[in-house]
Amino acid sequence: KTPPLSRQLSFTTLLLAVVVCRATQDYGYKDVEEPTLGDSQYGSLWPLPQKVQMSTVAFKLSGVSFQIVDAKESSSGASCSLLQNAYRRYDEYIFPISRMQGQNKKKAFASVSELQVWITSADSECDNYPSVTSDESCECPGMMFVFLVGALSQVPYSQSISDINRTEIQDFPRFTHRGLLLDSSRHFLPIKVILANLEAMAWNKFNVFHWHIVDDPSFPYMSRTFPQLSQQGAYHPYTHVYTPSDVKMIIEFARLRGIRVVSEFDTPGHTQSWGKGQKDLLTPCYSGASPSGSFGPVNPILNTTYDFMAMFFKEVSTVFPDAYIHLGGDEVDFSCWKSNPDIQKFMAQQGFGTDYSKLESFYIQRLLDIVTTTNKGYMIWQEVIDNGVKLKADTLIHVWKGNQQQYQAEMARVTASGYQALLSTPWYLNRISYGQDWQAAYKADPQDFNGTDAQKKLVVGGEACLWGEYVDATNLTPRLWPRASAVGERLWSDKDVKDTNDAYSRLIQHQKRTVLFNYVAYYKI
Ligand code: CP6
Repeated sequence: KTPPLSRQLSFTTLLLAVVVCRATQDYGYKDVEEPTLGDSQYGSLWPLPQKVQMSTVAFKLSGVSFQIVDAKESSSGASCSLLQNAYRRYDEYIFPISRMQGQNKKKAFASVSELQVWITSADSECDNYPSVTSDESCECPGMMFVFLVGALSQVPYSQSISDINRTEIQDFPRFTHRGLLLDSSRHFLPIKVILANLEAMAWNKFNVFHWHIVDDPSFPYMSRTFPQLSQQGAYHPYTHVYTPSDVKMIIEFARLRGIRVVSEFDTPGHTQSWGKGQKDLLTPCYSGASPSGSFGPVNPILNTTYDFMAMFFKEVSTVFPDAYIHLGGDEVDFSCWKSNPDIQKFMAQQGFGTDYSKLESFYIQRLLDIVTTTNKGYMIWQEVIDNGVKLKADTLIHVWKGNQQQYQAEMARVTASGYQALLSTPWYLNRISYGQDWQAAYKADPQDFNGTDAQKKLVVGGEACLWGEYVDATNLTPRLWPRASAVGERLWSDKDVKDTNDAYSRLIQHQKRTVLFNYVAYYKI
């Protein structure tokens, strides 16, 4: 029986005593050990650039007159709204307070008053979407910070962002695909939450937003061709949907930060919500001789299924401009297919015996043929090649299963077959423990497996995943950051950057900067 509130409150002192006692006891579990906290010679740089040469020559930033401008040699300039937009963002991040207060106006000191941005690529990517071939490298002579578009952001953090050391930085990413998966089906994610995390992605040099937009529980994507899908399948047909203009806004916000948006429409499993608005799409399950009333994966034996998929993916391929689509293909449950007599008959006709992975492959093969006509490349979860489906040579295989030994073996298998590979297994950030578990994410390396150099070259990067079963707008951001930053550095910096003590020091500074940036961005200091 719960004691009255007054009694409960009077327990507080007793409780404190208990806590003090317990602190000396063995809790029965062990947290990850804390790294030693010192000062990194690299200050707050995160992710660590490929080459940094710092000098002790210090400059001051002139708080009022400092500006980010186009160098006169630059191949893009005032007409490039992408650049101007980035200058304005980072100007606000560097001078959140002094700009408002008009400080330093008359102070005379040797100061840096201008950051000239010189874009050298011959054809400016101003109006394009970022792509696999986008050049993300930079040479940053002069100062400790250079922050350009999207993936390129590097800003010093200090109490009063004014002293900076002269520093030469040459930078480029180790991997071209540095992704983050968000799941907007298990819980609806308001647009603001998605935008806030795109911004945080840019601060950590992530360049792919993998949007796991629909799944079993809900279908928030509003389709023009099949409006019934979200009408019937979303948690709410008006408030919990992404309209075409919402999707456009998210893609443009990402573009301005050098981030690609790769949508995932996972089939044939994980499709319960599709069935609500699209009759006969899912397989009717049977109990004994009659339908049980429940439904399984997409029905792979009907022509209408493929007609639907062709129209649906035609729309998706125009709504999402990226050159890649993620087609899912994971965790297909065969029990419903097994129970259905029409499917059994089809299996016999095709000579599949009782091997339902052959039926799954049959479906995927036809889906791939459909999507190929849209001229998109595709990404797919590892099960698809585990089941032996033939894929286009440029397909990305997304490895997500198993323990370390198993995923390393899978990376070796995938690349030995000549496919490009993408790793997620060690970066399931939806999983929580306690203590400093960013270190485990930090230590994993996608090229750490037995294979030839040619195989290692087929590793294009990785993705941190935040599956949404236990994540909504209230806890998403703190669950993701700063743990995802560890993945960000692993995918950007050189493979020899793996000193966890040094990383810890920089990560703390980086997190403080993030807190400051969040204030600037969302609370308008
Ligand atoms: N949803 C989909 C999921 C998962 C996958 N696909 C998943 C599986 C295991 C864990 C977390 C998430 N929720 N569509 C696997 C790719 Cl631990």
